[in-house]
Amino acid sequence: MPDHVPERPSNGAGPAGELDAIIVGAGFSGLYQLYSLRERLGLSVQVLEAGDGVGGTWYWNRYPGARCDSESHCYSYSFSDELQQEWSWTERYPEQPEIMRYLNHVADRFDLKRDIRFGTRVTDAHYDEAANRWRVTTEAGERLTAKFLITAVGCLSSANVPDVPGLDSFAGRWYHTGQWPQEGVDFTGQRVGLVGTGSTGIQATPVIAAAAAHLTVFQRTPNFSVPARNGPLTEEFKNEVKANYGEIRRKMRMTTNGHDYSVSDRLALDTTQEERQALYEAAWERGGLQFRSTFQDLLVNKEANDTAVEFIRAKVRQVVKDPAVADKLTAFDHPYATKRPPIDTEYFETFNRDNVTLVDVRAAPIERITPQGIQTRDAEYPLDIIVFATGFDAMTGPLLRIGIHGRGGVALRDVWDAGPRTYLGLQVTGFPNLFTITGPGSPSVLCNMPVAIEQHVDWITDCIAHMREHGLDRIEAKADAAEKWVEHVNDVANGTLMVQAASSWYLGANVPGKPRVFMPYAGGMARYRGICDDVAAKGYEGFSIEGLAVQATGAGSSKAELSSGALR
Ligand code: NA7
Repeated sequence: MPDHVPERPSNGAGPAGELDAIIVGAGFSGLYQLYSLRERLGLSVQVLEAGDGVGGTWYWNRYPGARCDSESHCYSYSFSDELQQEWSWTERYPEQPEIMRYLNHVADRFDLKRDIRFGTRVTDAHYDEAANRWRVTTEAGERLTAKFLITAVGCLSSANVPDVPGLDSFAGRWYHTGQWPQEGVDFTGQRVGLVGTGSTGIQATPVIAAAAAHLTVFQRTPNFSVPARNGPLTEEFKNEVKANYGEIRRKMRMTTNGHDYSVSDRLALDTTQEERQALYEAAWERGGLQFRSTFQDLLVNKEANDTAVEFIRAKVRQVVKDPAVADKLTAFDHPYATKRPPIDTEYFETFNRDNVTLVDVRAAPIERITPQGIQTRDAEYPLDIIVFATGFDAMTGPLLRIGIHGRGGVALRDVWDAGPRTYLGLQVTGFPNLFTITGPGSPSVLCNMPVAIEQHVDWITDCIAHMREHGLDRIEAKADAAEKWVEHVNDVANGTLMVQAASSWYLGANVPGKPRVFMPYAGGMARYRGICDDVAAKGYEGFSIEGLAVQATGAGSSKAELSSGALR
């Protein structure tokens, strides 16, 4: 950190750049957190964002075919009725450029950009216990301080580029889908290799195949996918949604996954073979993530899950003409939906094209990248472009790449050495006044993200409002409460089949050396919301929450800084 860089006053900040809150990230969560703290509580807030625009995950993930798997009318903010009435989505699932237009519209409509500093990556954040302040440093060496630090860094923003020997020697171009060039990539006439068949690879495959001379898909783990059935929204549908938004939002808040449909209460194993087939057929035709809600027991009973696996396998076999290719695509090694289930537009159909090859890199692993292409144990595949759709260091990655240090200089990286430990996914013991929006231990990625985000932001905002009203300055998760929560998160996950997917990023299993811990809270959004509300109603049970006015004697503190209840 260069010493000569002065602390820089910011919008709404005090003379020494003192802020009430610093928010890291200007995606869905950062924008709403800024809006809430500024407009509801009147705090001085600065958002620091590495990208040159708003959007977070969507700013970086602009690969071909990038589209949200939540339906558009549910993938939006609910906090402003004017906003939801004036905005119209065009397709059942919003494409990346449309999501970017939406988030820019939100940022402009609520005049948020004036408090966002773009092109500013946070490298370090240290909690100064004596001053009760977070001291934040950016890549450029700027320093800012604030009473509260709120991470809005997203769950899927730290790209996982596999450490394959020889990548530097590749004579062509290579890209990771999560760091896609702003100017796009022209595939015309190119031989393209795509590594990875998660949601991203499955979305990109048909689009790249249509543009490239040849596409080779390198598949390690065969993945399930259900047709998305995307298409334009009718005026009738749009009007109906707008007329019923109140009810739709109410339902979304009360469901397990934050969508506007519920998990069926039928059990696959209590249903006759004919009926079950008919229900799966109907779900397949309707398309989308809702397929996993066809039966209640799919995620808790292996035998029930097997019925979904067999149904999908048969569907893929109907679509894919070459039986050897169909075999590779359906050699599933985990129960359905125990990894994040993709939905697609003509993914399996793409393998019927003459210009597409599927390579099984489980059978013959990638050994190295050569100047010409990818070398597996069995063959070398000449390529002009390699696309890594290899996912993310999910959930903990975005937090740990910031050097976050709490009380006594303790590093978050060390505290989470054996896996993330939080209380409610909102706070970490030893890191006072740090809130982690959609942090590990919260429903986050198991929920439609805007719903999870709004619930966290509202809770954090209410908490800070409560602190102001009661002259409280510091909040920190108690160790025993966090301990119990971690245990609960594990117990709930262990009660599902989700812990059985050997390569799941929910478990951190996709990143070599990452501890195997099931990170999101699998108890469902509705239940989780109830728990969080209850904690707040009981005076923030499990948190130590205190005023510091009488203790304002520590070195580096000033009476003004620590005076009870005065955030501004
Ligand atoms: P995912 O779901 O983590 O998928 C990554 C894919 O890349 C997956 O098929 C991996 O195979 C594969 N992969 C990763 N590393 C390698 C190496 N070294 N060699 C071969 N194949 C590899 O990421 P996505 O971006 O598709 O989706 C992330 C989330 O974004 C998604 O779940 C939605 O929530 C939105 P593996 O399965 O590990 O064998």
